[in-house]
Amino acid sequence: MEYKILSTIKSPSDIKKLNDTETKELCAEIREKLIEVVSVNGGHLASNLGIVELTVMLHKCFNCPKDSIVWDVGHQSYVHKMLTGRYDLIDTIRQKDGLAGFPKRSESKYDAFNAGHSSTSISAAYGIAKAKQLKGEQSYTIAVIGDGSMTGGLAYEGLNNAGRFKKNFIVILNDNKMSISNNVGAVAKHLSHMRIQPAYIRIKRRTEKLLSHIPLFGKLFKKVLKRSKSKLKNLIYKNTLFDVLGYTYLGPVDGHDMDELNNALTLAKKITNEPVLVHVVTRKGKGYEPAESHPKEFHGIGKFDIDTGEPLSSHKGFSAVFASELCKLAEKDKKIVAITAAMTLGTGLSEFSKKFKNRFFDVGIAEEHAITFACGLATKGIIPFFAVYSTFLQRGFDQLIHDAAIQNLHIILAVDRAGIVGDDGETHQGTFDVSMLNTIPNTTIFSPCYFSELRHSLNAAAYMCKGLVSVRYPRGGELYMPDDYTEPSIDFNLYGDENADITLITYGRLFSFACKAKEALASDGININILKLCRIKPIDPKAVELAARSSKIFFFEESLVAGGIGESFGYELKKTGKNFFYKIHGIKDRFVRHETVLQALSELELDDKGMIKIIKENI
Ligand SMILES: Cc1ncc(C[n+]2csc(CCOP(=O)(O)OP(=O)(O)O)c2C)c(N)n1
Repeated sequence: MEYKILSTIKSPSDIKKLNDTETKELCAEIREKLIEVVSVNGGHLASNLGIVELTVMLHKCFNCPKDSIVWDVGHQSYVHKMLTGRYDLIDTIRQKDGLAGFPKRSESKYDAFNAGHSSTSISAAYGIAKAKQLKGEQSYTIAVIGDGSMTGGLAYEGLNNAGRFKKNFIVILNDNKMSISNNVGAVAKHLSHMRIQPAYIRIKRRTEKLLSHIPLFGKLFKKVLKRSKSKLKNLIYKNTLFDVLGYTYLGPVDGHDMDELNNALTLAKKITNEPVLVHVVTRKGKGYEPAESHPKEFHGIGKFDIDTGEPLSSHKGFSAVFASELCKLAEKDKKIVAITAAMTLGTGLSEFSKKFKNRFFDVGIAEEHAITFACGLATKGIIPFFAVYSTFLQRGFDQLIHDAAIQNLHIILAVDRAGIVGDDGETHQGTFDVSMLNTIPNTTIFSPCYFSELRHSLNAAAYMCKGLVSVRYPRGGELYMPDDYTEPSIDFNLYGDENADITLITYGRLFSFACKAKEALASDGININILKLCRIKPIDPKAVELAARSSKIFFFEESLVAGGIGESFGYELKKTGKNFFYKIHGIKDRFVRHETVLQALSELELDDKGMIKIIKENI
């Protein structure tokens, strides 16, 4: 499709040359292009559709990269990428060697800060603004944060700290009433109250205009009005949360009305005696009917049919199995509750949220709080399941140690998207949870490979374990299971010839690749067995005994080597006093870029071909 105006935008300065009609046309073209690209590559559609006018006007009113825009989460930065010299590459977004789906400083000078996790923008922008001040640089720093991301504690740490900063510091609150699902909590309620108020900046302008028509007295009133700016504002809002924190509040502004946006941003630039918060109201999914009516589903979506909005593939994954098993447990046991940090849909908890309303808690994008909240529940005998993506669990490391493990409180983490996640890339890989959890005393970790193992692990986590228990499972569904694989166990299995002298140890979905590797090696005359762990911590001494029968042992894990299970297992093997060849192969001290899961596993030599290569090289 031809994009007459969009294709001419090589940098933000080109937007400034457009008249109003052309700017509107540009917005329409951006929407068309967003739908076209995301329908093919998958990605974050609804948030980008909602922020088109705001992004265009930000680039029209400010001078990037001298002025810095920090995008919170960064999932809504596709429009920004198209307008900052990357339009020609936008078709490659989220694909191997293509543009990242999130802002990346290494990708463009227009990306002021990397992101992927929520609520970091205000802190990062404040750091940037402070550095500019220290270096004597004059320019604006703007944090763009959604109302969902405003539920994260870090946002308030940033707001609080920057509240007394007087140098060209602007926070744009992009309020679409939604996180991924409907937004939750008291601040969301506060925002909804503010949303329905008449805009403060509009009222001020109108009043000023009116007064200038009244001879003599009008001028005087205008002066008084200017001085009592805050009084007028207080009349309208009493005090907003943001006023209390030291920000000049401007808004609410219609985020799809270019004139309103222009007025608000121009005014924000002029206020230099305190930081400014511009409250912009937008509609998630704007301009594409399926996304407007199903914003949750179109928040992050795979390939879909543009005409109908229907996803092109759907398969039953681990999240769905987890969720239906949790519903079964909750039906039988009133002590079971579920917690999510704004990820109801992704973790599969929608059904639970409807069936067990009183026992379902969406706490907002607040993983730290979710864990400590679960711990509080556990002190009273409740059995909380916190369903969380591996990457976002990183937020709660201290809480896992300080609140859960030291008190040995029985909480269960359902760690979704464990391992490689694919196209969301570095910020979203689930490659750290094992090392993180493995270092914590009083913990149990299960890493099932198949749905049946997941179900058993969840039951064991609830009723056979004490303390902090994690059940980790990958994105997507089951992979290969050999026909002769006997009923899976939640501890460990030895698959293959007990007397083989080569043992491959692994856990989680890598078992599927290991089985394929075993078959291929057998056809080359190399006989191996596979020690498959499901409970990876604590390590079962019987599993160590079994492995110790071989003289060549290979440990493969889809996780960091440092602090991983391979190291712990190796330590246990060493204690047997025997001499082995022992090789751990996992992710070595690096981050994994965006590409498909299979591409990444192949690159990391963690698929069957990689395993075969490593085994052959070492025997
Ligand atoms: C720490 C963390 N937890 C969860 C997520 C997953 N996540 C991505 S975007 C999003 C919702 C953000 O809502 P909002 O800031 O309002 O942006 P919108 O998509 O509505 O524009 C969530 C929960 C995340 N990125 N980071």
